Amino acid sequence: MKMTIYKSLEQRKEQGHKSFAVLIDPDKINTSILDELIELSINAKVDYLLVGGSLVISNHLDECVQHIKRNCDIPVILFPGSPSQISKYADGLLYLSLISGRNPELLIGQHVVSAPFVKQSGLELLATGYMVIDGGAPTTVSYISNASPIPADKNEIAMCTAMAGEMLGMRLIYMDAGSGAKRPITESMIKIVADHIEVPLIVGGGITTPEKAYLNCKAGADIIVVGNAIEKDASLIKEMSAAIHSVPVKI
Ligand code: 1GP
Repeated sequence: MKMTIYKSLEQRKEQGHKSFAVLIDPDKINTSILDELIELSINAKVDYLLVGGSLVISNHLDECVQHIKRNCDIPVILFPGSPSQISKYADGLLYLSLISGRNPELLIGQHVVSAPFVKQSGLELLATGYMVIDGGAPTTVSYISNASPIPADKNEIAMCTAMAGEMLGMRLIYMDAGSGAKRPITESMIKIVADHIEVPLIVGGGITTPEKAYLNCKAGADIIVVGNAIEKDASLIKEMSAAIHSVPVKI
């Protein structure tokens, strides 16, 4: 039987294995770039491909996901900026609720409107408490969400937000400094959040070096997401993946 994405995430966390997810923004790629990313991801043993962005302008999401699925076995998880960014061809969907914000539309409103459509998609739904952390500059996500991010030095707010998300039943927590963030999330914030939740923790936003990815994993991140840095230099996939997978397994 095929293992579901969530089961594999849980299992990897239990075993102390860290995961690497490459973020692909359908707006920023064409078929030849996509082919290159797929090849590099296969060779580097990337664990997941996330597809989406805060603002997807083009309408070739289906095409992009189908192309990936035709060319590799890496699970494709949608990371949608809005309910319109759903493709039934993916394997799973980060079903995000922006728990760091106080915009009711992104906490529950858009979910209500799109519920029948999301259910019909047949995608594996990964209920995710999505937390935007101030990354030092307004990012697309902070503008579009119309919600204040958690200040970068307020570790306790992040901790309590993640705990509340988990107790409300969210199965993943995603801490995001926003794509292209000037300042990625600090290790001290990652550590305090990781120490207070049991569900897998995703960390992303402004991670540009393998060293930072490694330190984030050591601090407690289970899955590292990198988009922007790879758009600039796809060869980073190999080094990032090696760094993340080299984090010693806890016994
Ligand atoms: C953004 O966490 C992701 O939502 C990835 O951020 O593009 O800065 O790697 P970057």
